[in-house]
Amino acid sequence: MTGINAEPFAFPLKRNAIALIVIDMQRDFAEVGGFGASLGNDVTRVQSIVPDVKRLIQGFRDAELPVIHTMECHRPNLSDLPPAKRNRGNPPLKIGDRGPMGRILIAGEPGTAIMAELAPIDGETVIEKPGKGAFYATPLDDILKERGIAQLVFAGVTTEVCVQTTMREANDRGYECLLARDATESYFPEFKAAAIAMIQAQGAIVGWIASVDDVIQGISNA
Ligand code: TIU
Repeated sequence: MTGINAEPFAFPLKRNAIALIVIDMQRDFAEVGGFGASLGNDVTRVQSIVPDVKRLIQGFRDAELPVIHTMECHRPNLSDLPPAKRNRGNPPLKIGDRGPMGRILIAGEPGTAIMAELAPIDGETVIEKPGKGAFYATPLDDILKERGIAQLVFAGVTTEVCVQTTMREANDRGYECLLARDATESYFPEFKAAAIAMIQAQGAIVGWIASVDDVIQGISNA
């Protein structure tokens, strides 16, 4: 079969029009001293999915399909950081403040980088995004359209924040979206479960859900 085994029903794979988009697998969300920890979160949950995200990325590379990475980050002068975002939650380290891994969520800082194990390789697109969604204030839509991409497989963090926001943005722009269940994580297991349930509800109203194994099998067989 040419589809991917998925919920709530098989994903209608178009082998020449699919890409992987890995959302915000940055040190700032996965390591103590970064933005996620500053918001009071247990970052070990993010670290736990690294092997599965890595396997999924490798599956796309082996199948010679596009891999796109995103990074939530801001300019050093904070001109793309609304005060409402900087002040939200009043964390001890705000975006732009200097922490143990450099300035929090600022482009070019060590803590803002994608985790070494998941680092982009030559030829892979990296989208720097100031919002939670990867389409807001970025060239992502144009890049995908230029390359004839119509379907997106999603991985990364956090499931109910940047991943779900980007999936909803993509869905409204006409992309068919699939979330790899074991390659995404939240700081809150109940939010991951709820996001997965609402994405696939009502006949995949936002998108499909599948395991990393089933995605890799689907793209390898097609
Ligand atoms: N706080 C939280 O759950 N997420 C974010 O702030 N950014 C992303 O999800 N990448």
